[in-house]
Amino acid sequence: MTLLLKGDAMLGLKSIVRSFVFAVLILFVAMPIASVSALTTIVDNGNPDNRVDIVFLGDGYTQTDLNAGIYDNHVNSYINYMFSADQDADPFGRYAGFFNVHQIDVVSIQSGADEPPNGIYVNTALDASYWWDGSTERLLYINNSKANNQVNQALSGTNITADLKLVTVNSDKYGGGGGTYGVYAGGNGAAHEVAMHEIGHSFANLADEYVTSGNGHYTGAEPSEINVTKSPTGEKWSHWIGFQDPRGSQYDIDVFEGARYYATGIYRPSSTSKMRTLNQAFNAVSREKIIHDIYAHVDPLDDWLNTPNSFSVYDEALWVDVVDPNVIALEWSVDGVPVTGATGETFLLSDYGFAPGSYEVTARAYDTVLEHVGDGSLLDLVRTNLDLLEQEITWTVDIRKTGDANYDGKVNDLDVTIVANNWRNTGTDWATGDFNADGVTDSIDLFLLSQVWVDTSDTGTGGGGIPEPASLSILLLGGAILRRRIK
Ligand SMILES: [Ca+2]
Ligand SMILES: [Ca+2]
Ligand SMILES: [Ca+2]
Ligand SMILES: [Ca+2]
Ligand SMILES: [Zn+2]
Repeated sequence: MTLLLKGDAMLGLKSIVRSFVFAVLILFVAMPIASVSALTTIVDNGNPDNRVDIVFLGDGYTQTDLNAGIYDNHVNSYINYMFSADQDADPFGRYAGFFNVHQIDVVSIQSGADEPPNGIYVNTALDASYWWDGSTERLLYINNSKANNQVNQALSGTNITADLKLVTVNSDKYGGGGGTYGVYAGGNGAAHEVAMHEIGHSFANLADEYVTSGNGHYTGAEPSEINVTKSPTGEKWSHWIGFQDPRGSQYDIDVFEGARYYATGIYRPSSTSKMRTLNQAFNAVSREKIIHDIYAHVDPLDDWLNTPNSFSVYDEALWVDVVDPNVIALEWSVDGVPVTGATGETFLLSDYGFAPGSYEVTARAYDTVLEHVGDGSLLDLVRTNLDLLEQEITWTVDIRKTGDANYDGKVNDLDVTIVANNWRNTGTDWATGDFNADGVTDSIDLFLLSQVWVDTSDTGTGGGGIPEPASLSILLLGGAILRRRIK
């Protein structure tokens, strides 16, 4: 009887467990269906707080199109081009490590985009349409607020902000537009170049440098964009005038009349450029602006040893973490004097043979284009706002001879007395006999002291040449002094 009851109970329990598992399975299956458009990070180069985050949307891609990989192909082929070594993609190739790429899979009911004059209307999530302004066939754009809703929902709960927004439209027909979003027809043969041109508008706020036929003299206000001006002497880019571009003389910088849709009364920096014609490089003025805008989102250093106040370390290396060692170089200096050979991400003070004393150690991280300012080379990319491209961290470091508790440069019975007076006390520090920074003054500290005691009839000035690492301790006082530029 009892056994039977137990058996029934077991059966009942199993059944409950089965029901529960089934319910959980239903939940898991149901969740993706109920969720909004999926966000996928396809290139992860670092913390979004210190990267330019590209966010892709797609319009006119049905679930079938998405499943067939059409959207993925359009996104990936553009990214491969944008970060290639092709000079028409310059400067993005150099700064590839400064970007993350995310894509949002937006599902449309129908494929393609509207073409109102042709009577073609398709039901797409972001309302992509040619003739966006009602008159320009190639002007392909989307509904900003619908796109914003998609971005806001997809990024909600992440630390990603959409720093550069692109929309690829599932169409083969030539077209694009640059507003809040850089929009382009992903299936067209010129897709890559159109997207890059639109980024010039939407990311770097560059103007078109071409002339629209029928437009004569420009009479408007001085434009805000950096690459066009009403001034026939081109003060806006005076620091580039005379630059002979190694990419081709068509990009040499001077002042050329005709820009921003007008034939006269307004000027551009080069004979041609990507903001004037596709399949051209950006000119020097545009490249510099793009780099400044990248550095508006990215500091040269991702991280560094950031010691809190009164924290002491024992033979600890100072360190920094650069965004991309192919772009950012390091230079360490002590009291303003560069240390020969110190160009790595770590700096172990005991390797550099400092005598006991107090020092300011600085790590300067800088974009190596700063070594080419004005030299006319391919890396002569930036000539103004140079401080955007570097960052300095300074630590105040106190190097003491192990055992020298009273910091008089000698290890003698005065120091032994200090150790004795604090024997087995916890919460002690250097001045109370804790040389290895483990928070207690004990036999380890006495041993460390004895190592020096035995070796020296101490003259106390640290004049004995290069100290061995074991005889050095490093105390970081007052934490790191962070010298950071203000943006
Ligand atoms: Ca970011
Ligand atoms: Ca439509
Ligand atoms: Ca001493
Ligand atoms: Ca200790
Ligand atoms: Zn344009």
